[in-house]
Amino acid sequence: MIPTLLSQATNDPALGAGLPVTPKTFWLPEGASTIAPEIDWIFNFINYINYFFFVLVIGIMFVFMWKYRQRGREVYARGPNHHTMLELGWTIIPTIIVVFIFFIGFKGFIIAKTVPDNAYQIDVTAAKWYWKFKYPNGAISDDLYVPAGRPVKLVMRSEDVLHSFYIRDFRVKQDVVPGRYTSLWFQADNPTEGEDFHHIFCTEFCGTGHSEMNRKVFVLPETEFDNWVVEQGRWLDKVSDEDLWWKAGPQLYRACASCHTLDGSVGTGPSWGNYDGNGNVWERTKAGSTHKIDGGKNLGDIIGPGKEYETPEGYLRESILNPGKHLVDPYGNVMPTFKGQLSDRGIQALIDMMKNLDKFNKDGTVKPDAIPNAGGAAGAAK
Ligand code: HEC
Ligand SMILES: [Cu+2]
Repeated sequence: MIPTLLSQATNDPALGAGLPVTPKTFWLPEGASTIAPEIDWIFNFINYINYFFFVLVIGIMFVFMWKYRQRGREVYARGPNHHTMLELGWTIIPTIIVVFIFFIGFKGFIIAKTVPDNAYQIDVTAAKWYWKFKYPNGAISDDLYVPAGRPVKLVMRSEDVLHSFYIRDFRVKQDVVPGRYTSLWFQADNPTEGEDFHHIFCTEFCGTGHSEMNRKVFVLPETEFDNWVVEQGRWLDKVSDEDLWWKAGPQLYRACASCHTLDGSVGTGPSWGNYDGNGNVWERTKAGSTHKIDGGKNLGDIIGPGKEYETPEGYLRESILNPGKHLVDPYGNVMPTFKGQLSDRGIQALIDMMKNLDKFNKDGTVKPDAIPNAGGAAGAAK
């Protein structure tokens, strides 16, 4: 009986033929993933049991209230205080129901936790307050794009506090916990059309910008998705040289922000803002800088014509690709190398950003009035 019920729910040939996979009900939005029939079936099953017992219990309560109400001074005989069949009945029947609910719930849980081998992996970073999606070829996006008809596995981590990843229409939800990787998977067979999308919510209140974590999921037909990923992977090449500092810089700075602040305050690494009187990270590479490195040496003494680094750019580049070469006092060698992760243009974008730090807010976003020929450029920034 159980397998028949379940396969009725999941293998109905009418499902999957078009949108939606499961219908919208009073309680649930349309389901749009392969696990939706399973989840909705269990949800509805438990819900109908609740309706049934609600009506039964409340109904009997009203009947008894009416039947045994006090009438005049009439005195009733004591009622029976034991009924073996009744007690066996209300013990055995609920037990069977609860065990059945456990069984189907556990089955759904196993399906939700068993990732198919051929799943397409996307890395998800949660932070205050955005999601960042990273695809196997290095492409990144703020909204999630997935291929239709293919299992997708999300490997998730948090950069700060507890977040929770929820796609309502896919019936999947998973906490994203700092210091730990969590994952979930789903498969959406029907592409979203045009402007259509599914919602992503963060369902763990994570601060004032919590609602900024409402993002979109677009399901693209497989070939269209492949083209999109390739295009998206080239985002840095599409930014013009003049715009690198404000279009690409802040994007890339996100990978540095956990250690380098912009306001001079102490972090895991030296702030890019002024903290020792030598100015910001760019200004302190100038001749005469007393910014201390390698246990008491002045940074100004190793940069300049004929010195170890001809140009400040040379020093900054080395600091990013080979961070252990010179250590800023009193920091240890904890910065990871970005060799192989940042292209030459990426490094260029970061150095250009350092040269323009006064045009950035302390959170790494560019000040709107600093954007060159605002209007046209700002509109094209997307
Ligand atoms: C895990 C923490 C961490 C991350 C992430 C990190 N850094 Fe660093 N960074 C440090 C530490 C610690 C130092 C000081 C020791 C040293 O010089 O290697 C440093 C030093 C630097 C310096 C030299 C600063 C100075 O005052 O002379 C530069 C430039 C730099 N990092 C750039 C970057 C860039 C660009 C990124 C992102 C792409 C980045 N760092 C990401 C920890 C980090
Ligand atoms: Cu959040």
